[in-house]
Amino acid sequence: MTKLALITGASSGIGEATARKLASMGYDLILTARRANRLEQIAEQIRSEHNVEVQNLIFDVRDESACEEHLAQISTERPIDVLVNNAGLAAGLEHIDVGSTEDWNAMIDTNIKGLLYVTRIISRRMVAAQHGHIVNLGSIAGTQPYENGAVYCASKHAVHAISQSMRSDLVAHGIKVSEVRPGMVETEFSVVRFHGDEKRAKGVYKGVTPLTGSDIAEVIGWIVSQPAHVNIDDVLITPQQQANAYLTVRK
Ligand code: NDP
Ligand code: 8X3
Repeated sequence: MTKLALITGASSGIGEATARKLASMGYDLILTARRANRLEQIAEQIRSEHNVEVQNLIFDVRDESACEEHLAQISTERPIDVLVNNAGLAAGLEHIDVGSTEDWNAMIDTNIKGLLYVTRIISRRMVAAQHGHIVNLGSIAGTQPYENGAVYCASKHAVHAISQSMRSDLVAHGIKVSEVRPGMVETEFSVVRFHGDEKRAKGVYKGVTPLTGSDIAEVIGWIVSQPAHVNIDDVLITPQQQANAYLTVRK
Protein backbone atom coordinates (compact mmCIF):
# COMPACT_ATOMS: atom_id res chain seq x y z
CA MET A 1 0.00 0.00 0.00
CA THR A 2 1.23 3.51 -0.80
CA LYS A 3 2.60 5.25 2.28
CA LEU A 4 1.22 8.53 3.58
CA ALA A 5 3.26 11.37 5.10
CA LEU A 6 2.02 14.53 6.84
CA ILE A 7 4.48 17.45 6.70
CA THR A 8 3.86 20.70 8.57
CA GLY A 9 5.35 23.92 7.21
CA ALA A 10 5.60 22.60 3.65
CA SER A 11 5.19 25.97 1.90
CA SER A 12 8.94 26.67 1.84
CA GLY A 13 12.42 25.57 2.83
CA ILE A 14 12.98 22.24 4.55
CA GLY A 15 9.29 21.29 4.58
CA GLU A 16 8.87 21.92 0.85
CA ALA A 17 12.06 19.99 0.04
CA THR A 18 10.92 17.12 2.26
CA ALA A 19 7.56 17.01 0.48
CA ARG A 20 9.35 16.76 -2.88
CA LYS A 21 11.73 14.09 -1.57
CA LEU A 22 9.04 11.89 -0.02
CA ALA A 23 6.88 12.25 -3.16
CA SER A 24 9.88 11.10 -5.23
CA MET A 25 9.95 8.03 -2.96
CA GLY A 26 6.28 7.34 -3.77
CA TYR A 27 4.60 8.75 -0.64
CA ASP A 28 1.18 10.35 -0.83
CA LEU A 29 1.26 13.62 1.09
CA ILE A 30 -0.72 15.82 3.42
CA LEU A 31 0.90 19.25 3.49
CA THR A 32 0.17 22.07 5.91
CA ALA A 33 1.06 25.77 6.18
CA ARG A 34 -0.68 29.15 6.41
CA ARG A 35 0.07 30.39 2.86
CA ALA A 36 -2.57 28.69 0.70
CA ASN A 37 -1.30 29.88 -2.70
CA ARG A 38 2.25 28.78 -2.10
CA LEU A 39 1.14 25.40 -0.86
CA GLU A 40 -1.24 24.87 -3.79
CA GLN A 41 1.53 25.67 -6.33
CA ILE A 42 3.87 23.20 -4.64
CA ALA A 43 1.15 20.53 -4.46
CA GLU A 44 0.31 20.98 -8.15
CA GLN A 45 3.96 20.55 -9.18
CA ILE A 46 4.37 17.49 -6.97
CA ARG A 47 1.20 15.87 -8.32
CA SER A 48 2.30 16.34 -11.92
CA GLU A 49 5.94 15.32 -11.36
CA HIS A 50 5.40 12.31 -9.13
CA ASN A 51 1.85 11.12 -9.70
CA VAL A 52 1.06 10.96 -5.99
CA GLU A 53 -1.93 12.26 -4.02
CA VAL A 54 -1.45 15.56 -2.21
CA GLN A 55 -3.93 17.04 0.26
CA ASN A 56 -3.37 20.57 1.53
CA LEU A 57 -4.54 21.80 4.91
CA ILE A 58 -4.27 25.53 5.56
CA PHE A 59 -4.04 26.49 9.22
CA ASP A 60 -1.87 28.09 11.86
CA VAL A 61 -0.29 25.49 14.15
CA ARG A 62 -0.47 28.01 17.04
CA ASP A 63 -4.26 27.70 17.03
CA GLU A 64 -5.22 24.54 18.90
CA SER A 65 -8.80 24.41 17.67
CA ALA A 66 -7.67 25.03 14.07
CA CYS A 67 -5.27 22.07 14.44
CA GLU A 68 -8.16 19.90 15.68
CA GLU A 69 -10.55 21.09 12.97
CA HIS A 70 -8.16 20.76 10.01
CA LEU A 71 -6.43 17.54 11.00
CA ALA A 72 -9.88 15.98 11.50
CA GLN A 73 -10.31 16.31 7.71
CA ILE A 74 -7.72 13.60 7.14
CA SER A 75 -9.38 10.35 6.13
CA THR A 76 -9.27 7.71 8.85
CA GLU A 77 -9.34 4.94 6.26
CA ARG A 78 -5.59 4.66 6.03
CA PRO A 79 -2.77 5.07 8.54
CA ILE A 80 -0.45 8.07 8.60
CA ASP A 81 2.96 6.45 8.22
CA VAL A 82 5.11 9.53 8.77
CA LEU A 83 4.61 12.87 10.53
CA VAL A 84 7.30 15.50 9.93
CA ASN A 85 6.92 18.24 12.55
CA ASN A 86 8.72 20.96 10.63
CA ALA A 87 6.69 24.18 10.95
CA GLY A 88 8.73 26.63 12.95
CA LEU A 89 10.60 29.90 12.99
CA ALA A 90 13.11 32.17 14.62
CA ALA A 91 11.94 35.74 15.22
CA GLY A 92 14.56 38.34 16.13
CA LEU A 93 18.20 38.05 17.18
CA GLU A 94 18.68 40.23 20.22
CA HIS A 95 19.97 40.34 23.77
CA ILE A 96 17.41 39.30 26.35
CA ASP A 97 16.96 42.83 27.78
CA VAL A 98 15.74 44.24 24.46
CA GLY A 99 13.96 41.19 23.00
CA SER A 100 10.41 41.51 21.73
CA THR A 101 7.78 39.59 23.67
CA GLU A 102 5.78 39.33 20.44
CA ASP A 103 8.70 37.48 18.83
CA TRP A 104 9.12 35.29 21.91
CA ASN A 105 5.45 34.32 21.90
CA ALA A 106 5.57 33.50 18.17
CA MET A 107 8.53 31.14 18.69
CA ILE A 108 7.18 29.46 21.81
CA ASP A 109 3.67 29.13 20.38
CA THR A 110 4.84 27.73 17.03
CA ASN A 111 7.98 25.72 17.78
CA ILE A 112 6.78 24.17 21.03
CA LYS A 113 3.02 24.43 21.41
CA GLY A 114 2.22 24.00 17.69
CA LEU A 115 4.39 20.91 17.52
CA LEU A 116 2.65 19.53 20.60
CA TYR A 117 -0.88 20.22 19.31
CA VAL A 118 -0.19 18.46 15.99
CA THR A 119 1.64 15.59 17.66
CA ARG A 120 -1.12 14.97 20.18
CA ILE A 121 -3.70 14.57 17.44
CA ILE A 122 -1.62 12.51 15.03
CA SER A 123 0.11 10.34 17.64
CA ARG A 124 -3.31 9.28 18.91
CA ARG A 125 -4.03 7.88 15.46
CA MET A 126 -0.62 6.23 15.34
CA VAL A 127 -1.17 4.62 18.74
CA ALA A 128 -4.53 3.27 17.57
CA ALA A 129 -2.81 1.84 14.47
CA GLN A 130 0.24 0.67 16.49
CA HIS A 131 2.29 2.10 13.66
CA GLY A 132 3.99 5.33 12.62
CA HIS A 133 7.13 7.45 12.55
CA ILE A 134 7.45 11.01 13.84
CA VAL A 135 10.36 13.18 12.69
CA ASN A 136 10.84 16.44 14.60
CA LEU A 137 12.83 19.38 13.27
CA GLY A 138 15.06 20.38 16.14
CA SER A 139 18.23 22.42 15.65
CA ILE A 140 21.87 22.68 16.60
CA ALA A 141 20.39 25.42 18.84
CA GLY A 142 18.62 22.66 20.76
CA THR A 143 21.85 21.73 22.54
CA GLN A 144 24.16 24.70 21.83
CA PRO A 145 22.55 27.93 23.05
CA TYR A 146 24.09 31.07 21.56
CA GLU A 147 24.15 34.80 22.33
CA ASN A 148 21.06 36.69 21.11
CA GLY A 149 19.11 33.48 20.69
CA ALA A 150 17.73 32.75 24.17
CA VAL A 151 14.14 32.08 23.21
CA TYR A 152 14.76 30.36 19.86
CA CYS A 153 17.39 28.15 21.54
CA ALA A 154 15.01 27.45 24.43
CA SER A 155 12.29 26.45 21.99
CA LYS A 156 14.62 24.01 20.24
CA HIS A 157 15.89 22.70 23.59
CA ALA A 158 12.22 21.97 24.25
CA VAL A 159 11.93 20.11 20.94
CA HIS A 160 15.00 18.09 21.91
CA ALA A 161 13.47 17.16 25.27
CA ILE A 162 10.03 16.49 23.80
CA SER A 163 11.55 14.22 21.13
CA GLN A 164 13.31 12.12 23.75
CA SER A 165 10.26 11.87 26.05
CA MET A 166 7.90 11.14 23.19
CA ARG A 167 10.18 8.32 22.03
CA SER A 168 9.72 6.73 25.46
CA ASP A 169 5.95 7.35 25.41
CA LEU A 170 5.49 5.76 22.00
CA VAL A 171 8.09 2.99 21.85
CA ALA A 172 5.74 0.32 23.23
CA HIS A 173 3.27 1.12 20.44
CA GLY A 174 5.81 0.37 17.71
CA ILE A 175 6.10 4.07 16.81
CA LYS A 176 9.49 5.53 15.89
CA VAL A 177 10.60 9.04 16.89
CA SER A 178 13.52 10.78 15.24
CA GLU A 179 14.94 14.28 15.54
CA VAL A 180 16.87 16.11 12.82
CA ARG A 181 18.97 18.98 14.13
CA PRO A 182 20.48 21.18 11.42
CA GLY A 183 22.93 24.02 11.66
CA MET A 184 22.77 26.73 8.98
CA VAL A 185 20.29 25.96 6.21
CA GLU A 186 19.56 28.70 3.67
CA THR A 187 15.76 28.87 3.39
CA GLU A 188 13.33 31.67 4.24
CA PHE A 189 14.42 31.14 7.87
CA SER A 190 16.67 34.22 8.17
CA VAL A 191 14.31 36.47 6.17
CA VAL A 192 11.60 35.52 8.67
CA ARG A 193 14.00 35.94 11.61
CA PHE A 194 14.85 39.49 10.47
CA HIS A 195 11.22 40.36 9.70
CA GLY A 196 11.69 40.59 5.93
CA ASP A 197 15.15 42.25 5.84
CA GLU A 198 16.58 40.24 2.93
CA LYS A 199 19.96 41.99 2.97
CA ARG A 200 20.55 41.15 6.61
CA ALA A 201 19.34 37.60 5.95
CA LYS A 202 21.84 37.17 3.09
CA GLY A 203 24.62 38.30 5.45
CA VAL A 204 24.06 35.24 7.65
CA TYR A 205 25.41 33.00 4.85
CA LYS A 206 28.19 35.35 3.65
CA GLY A 207 31.35 33.39 2.87
CA VAL A 208 29.69 30.07 3.73
CA THR A 209 28.22 27.32 1.60
CA PRO A 210 25.17 26.64 3.77
CA LEU A 211 23.05 23.53 3.83
CA THR A 212 19.98 23.53 1.60
CA GLY A 213 16.48 22.30 2.28
CA SER A 214 17.25 19.38 -0.03
CA ASP A 215 20.25 18.36 2.11
CA ILE A 216 17.92 18.02 5.09
CA ALA A 217 15.22 16.32 3.02
CA GLU A 218 17.76 13.68 1.95
CA VAL A 219 18.44 12.92 5.62
CA ILE A 220 14.73 12.69 6.39
CA GLY A 221 14.23 10.41 3.38
CA TRP A 222 17.02 8.18 4.70
CA ILE A 223 15.60 8.16 8.25
CA VAL A 224 12.16 7.02 7.13
CA SER A 225 13.63 4.35 4.82
CA GLN A 226 15.32 2.36 7.55
CA PRO A 227 14.17 -1.20 8.17
CA ALA A 228 11.37 -1.68 10.72
CA HIS A 229 13.78 -2.64 13.53
CA VAL A 230 16.00 0.47 13.12
CA ASN A 231 15.27 3.87 14.72
CA ILE A 232 17.50 6.85 13.98
CA ASP A 233 17.18 8.85 17.21
CA ASP A 234 18.98 12.06 16.40
CA VAL A 235 20.96 13.52 13.50
CA LEU A 236 23.03 16.71 13.94
CA ILE A 237 24.02 18.12 10.55
CA THR A 238 26.03 21.24 9.73
CA PRO A 239 27.71 22.82 6.71
CA GLN A 240 31.36 21.77 6.48
CA GLN A 241 32.38 25.35 7.41
CA GLN A 242 30.30 25.34 10.63
CA ALA A 243 32.09 23.43 13.41
CA ASN A 244 29.33 24.20 15.93
CA ALA A 245 26.87 26.96 16.82
CA TYR A 246 29.77 29.22 17.86
CA LEU A 247 32.38 28.72 15.13
CA THR A 248 31.80 29.23 11.42
CA VAL A 249 34.82 29.73 9.15
CA ARG A 250 33.93 32.15 6.34
CA LYS A 251 35.91 32.35 3.12
P1 NDP B 1 11.17 28.48 6.33
O1 NDP B 1 10.83 29.83 6.88
O2 NDP B 1 11.65 28.40 4.93
O3 NDP B 1 9.90 27.50 6.48
C1 NDP B 1 9.11 27.50 7.64
C2 NDP B 1 7.81 26.78 7.35
O4 NDP B 1 7.03 26.75 8.55
C3 NDP B 1 6.97 27.49 6.29
O5 NDP B 1 6.37 26.53 5.46
C4 NDP B 1 5.90 28.21 7.11
O6 NDP B 1 4.70 28.28 6.34
C5 NDP B 1 5.73 27.24 8.28
N1 NDP B 1 5.19 27.92 9.46
C6 NDP B 1 5.80 28.87 10.20
N2 NDP B 1 4.98 29.29 11.17
C7 NDP B 1 3.83 28.57 11.04
C8 NDP B 1 2.59 28.56 11.75
N3 NDP B 1 2.37 29.37 12.79
N4 NDP B 1 1.62 27.71 11.34
C9 NDP B 1 1.82 26.89 10.29
N5 NDP B 1 2.98 26.85 9.59
C10 NDP B 1 3.96 27.69 9.95
O7 NDP B 1 12.24 27.87 7.33
P2 NDP B 1 12.99 26.45 7.38
O8 NDP B 1 12.54 25.57 6.30
O9 NDP B 1 14.43 26.74 7.51
O10 NDP B 1 12.48 25.93 8.79
C11 NDP B 1 11.81 24.70 8.99
C12 NDP B 1 12.16 24.16 10.37
O11 NDP B 1 13.55 23.87 10.42
C13 NDP B 1 11.87 25.11 11.52
O12 NDP B 1 11.32 24.36 12.59
C14 NDP B 1 13.24 25.64 11.89
O13 NDP B 1 13.33 26.05 13.23
C15 NDP B 1 14.09 24.43 11.61
N6 NDP B 1 15.52 24.71 11.41
C16 NDP B 1 15.92 25.57 10.42
C17 NDP B 1 17.26 25.83 10.27
C18 NDP B 1 17.79 26.81 9.27
O14 NDP B 1 18.96 27.24 9.39
N7 NDP B 1 17.03 27.19 8.26
C19 NDP B 1 18.26 25.15 11.11
C20 NDP B 1 17.72 24.29 12.12
C21 NDP B 1 16.39 24.07 12.23
P3 NDP B 1 3.70 29.52 6.30
O15 NDP B 1 4.49 30.77 6.54
O16 NDP B 1 3.09 29.42 4.94
O17 NDP B 1 2.73 29.22 7.39
C1 8X3 C 1 18.50 27.37 12.98
C2 8X3 C 1 19.95 27.54 12.82
O1 8X3 C 1 22.06 28.64 13.63
O2 8X3 C 1 20.02 29.87 14.01
O3 8X3 C 1 18.11 26.46 13.93
O4 8X3 C 1 20.50 27.91 15.29
S1 8X3 C 1 20.64 28.55 14.01
